[in-house]
Amino acid sequence: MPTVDAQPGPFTFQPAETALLVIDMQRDFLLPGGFGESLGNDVAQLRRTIEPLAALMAAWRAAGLPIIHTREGHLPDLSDCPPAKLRRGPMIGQEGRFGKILIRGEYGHDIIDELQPAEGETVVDKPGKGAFHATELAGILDDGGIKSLVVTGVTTEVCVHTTVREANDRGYECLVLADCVGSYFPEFQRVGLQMIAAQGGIFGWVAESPAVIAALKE
Ligand code: TIU
Repeated sequence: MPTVDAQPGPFTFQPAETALLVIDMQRDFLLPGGFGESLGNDVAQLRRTIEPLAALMAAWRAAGLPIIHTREGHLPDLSDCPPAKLRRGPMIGQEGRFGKILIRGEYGHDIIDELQPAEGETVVDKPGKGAFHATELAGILDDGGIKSLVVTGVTTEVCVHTTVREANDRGYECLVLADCVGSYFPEFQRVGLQMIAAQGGIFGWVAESPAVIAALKE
């Protein structure tokens, strides 16, 4: 079985039972001039993930393995957006530079050009931070016989963490790739990754994408 050099120890996975999860690589979060930047965030901290993630996705596809993309966003009438979320995110649904912010069907809500899903890949639309809440993800993983997840995307301490914590509770073995996840805040990136692998891998494992690409060729 392929084995990846990881923290806190080697991560071994059965390729036929492993999916690559690409979380929320959306224009609203990553494009200069977009929603994320308008909140005062440094999108360069997220954009450093694009190149390694594109290389990983190419290797994953070449190995014939499944990729699942997620997008955070809401219906145009915001009926799936809890008032508590909207109160702390009043820009949701407002007109931004790339369309209505975090609204399904808008240009800004979709995945960046560099990482667009390939034909036949699954895209899960989620109203929350976690990829399981109010989505079909659990059924998709069950149907595919998936037991391990290689997790990438943004942001490390928000949507990636929420998803990995729940995936871990649901029994999935999760490998988070440090160079393919990003936070607007360097200290959250560092500590967010440490939290995953601490205590003997309390939520999962942490590695770098070249180690996964090499393992796919084993
Ligand atoms: N995808 C995701 O992490 N959504 C966020 O709102 N993240 C922030 O860090 N704000």
